Amino acid sequence: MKIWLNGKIVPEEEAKVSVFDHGLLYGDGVFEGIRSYNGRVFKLKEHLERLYRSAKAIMLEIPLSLNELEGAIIKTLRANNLKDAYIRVVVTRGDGDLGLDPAKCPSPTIFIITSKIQLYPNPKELYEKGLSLVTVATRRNDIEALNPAIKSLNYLNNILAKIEATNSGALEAIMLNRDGYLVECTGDNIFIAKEEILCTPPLSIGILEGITRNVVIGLAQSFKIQVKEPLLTRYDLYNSEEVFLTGTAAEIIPVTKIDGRTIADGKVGSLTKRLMAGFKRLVNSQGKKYAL
Ligand code: PXG
Repeated sequence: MKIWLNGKIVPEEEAKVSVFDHGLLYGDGVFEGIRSYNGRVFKLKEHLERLYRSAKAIMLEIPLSLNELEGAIIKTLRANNLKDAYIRVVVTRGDGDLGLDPAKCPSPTIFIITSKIQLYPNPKELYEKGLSLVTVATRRNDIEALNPAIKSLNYLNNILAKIEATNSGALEAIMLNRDGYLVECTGDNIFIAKEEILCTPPLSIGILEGITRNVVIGLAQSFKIQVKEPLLTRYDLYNSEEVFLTGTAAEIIPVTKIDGRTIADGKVGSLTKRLMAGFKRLVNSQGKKYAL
């Protein structure tokens, strides 16, 4: 595997960062997870714009323009001969001293990893039957502490939730905020459907503005399905007709059981199926083209 590291394509074995990198010492940095499908990078601009917004929020200046970073991603995909890929772009605060102060870090570390997408084990069964999930005790970061809109390298909050899910035998954790309202999962946004209305938690509650979430909202609107962003509780989850998650890695994945409660009849719902089919059409027809 070839890695893009600070402007150079290097073999994986040579792609090393310093133990003084504040990305490692403090989780001080930002990242993106992007996908390409059959030689087209899906929603590349949207992902990069979010990366620059995350960086701005933590006062980290990315020393490359958006177009230069786009070029670096395409170069990495070519170097690895990948038509279908998962792309991880990471920008850290860079090397500093052992103190917290980011002013001691003169230049950010940037790297791009492109690899084959890693799916859940037995994906076919999961996408046809749906996931069985749990809500967890670990609350999503408070919006006033570390805003979940920032896709930062500090994912410990979500990792703690993931550990809880794993301990309960579930593949993902549904997270609530301090007030007990539904926010998102550890690496996915969440949607519920009831009476032909699609609902998802509002951005203002403290969630990542998922690129897939936005695509799904647009798709639903193009299908003339009403989309709302109300405050939602666990009660709303248990009593919905359909539940699904959205994320770059998982795309749209149905959920048929939550905290031991079967959602409706326990089968993947019709609205979820329509959106999954619509999403598949989009990823195969849109995106920044690149030749290998
Ligand atoms: N919420 C959170 C907290 C996320 O980390 C999403 C929602 C979905 O956003 P997109 O833009 O992908 O639709 C994410 C996605 C993984 C993984 O292994 C996923 C994410 C980060 C790290 C790993 O699935 N982010």
